[in-house]
Amino acid sequence: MTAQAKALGFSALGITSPEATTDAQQRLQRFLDDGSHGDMDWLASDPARRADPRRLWSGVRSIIMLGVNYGPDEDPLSILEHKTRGGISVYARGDDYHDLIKKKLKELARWLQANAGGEVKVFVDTAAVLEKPLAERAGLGWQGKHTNLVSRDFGSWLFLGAIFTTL
Ligand code: B12
Repeated sequence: MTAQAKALGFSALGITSPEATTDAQQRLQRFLDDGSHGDMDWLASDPARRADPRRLWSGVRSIIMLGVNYGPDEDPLSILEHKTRGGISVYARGDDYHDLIKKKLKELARWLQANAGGEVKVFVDTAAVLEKPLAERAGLGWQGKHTNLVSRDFGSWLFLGAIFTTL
């Protein structure tokens, strides 16, 4: 599976169980109680469902977390030396990552089904899934002070995606 994921352009892969986000539930509640979600009201709707993948899909037994490194080849900070020019966030320079990663996730999920069976669902920002805590539990890295997942191999520049499976 790792070889197949690499061939599709994924940089990192880890597997975790769906009940792995239990402590994330309390943290998410604290985050909402503090009003840290600002005007992103949708984050506050049904936090128990967001924190527990089994509420999203009762059939899920394993979650495959994937990362795509979006770090550029050149040093993106060099733009800071040109005071009269604007810099564009590295993540916004390519095509929309939702489209790119969803396509890759679907391809990998199809490969998994063809080789091992089971039902699958794929997610990249597309549902109430706590992708960062799940990726941490799957061993892809840890949540830094900026709340994003930091990978030992790729730093912060790692888009995340998930394959939920009944396997
Ligand atoms: C909403 C959202 C945003 C919002 C809010 C960001 C935020 N911090 O949550 C906005 C629009 C601001 C945003 C911006 C960006 N985003 Co965004 N965003 C999301 C989205 C859709 C949901 C995140 C979410 O649920 N947030 C709500 C909070 C409650 O979730 P949480 O941080 O996981 O909360 C947990 C922790 O805070 C933790 N916690 C609380 N206290 C503590 C204390 C400690 C010590 C620890 C360890 C944990 C902890 O408990 C909470 C529950 O588990 C995700 C995709 C997804 N489904 O996860 C992408 C996602 C997080 N975004 C991503 C990216 C790339 C960005 C940007 C870098 C893009 C850019 N260049 O501008 C910025 C980064 C800004 C930042 N520092 O967060 C990536 C991050 C990849 C990674 N390596 O982690 C994601 C995962 C998308 C993806 N599929 O790749 N984003």
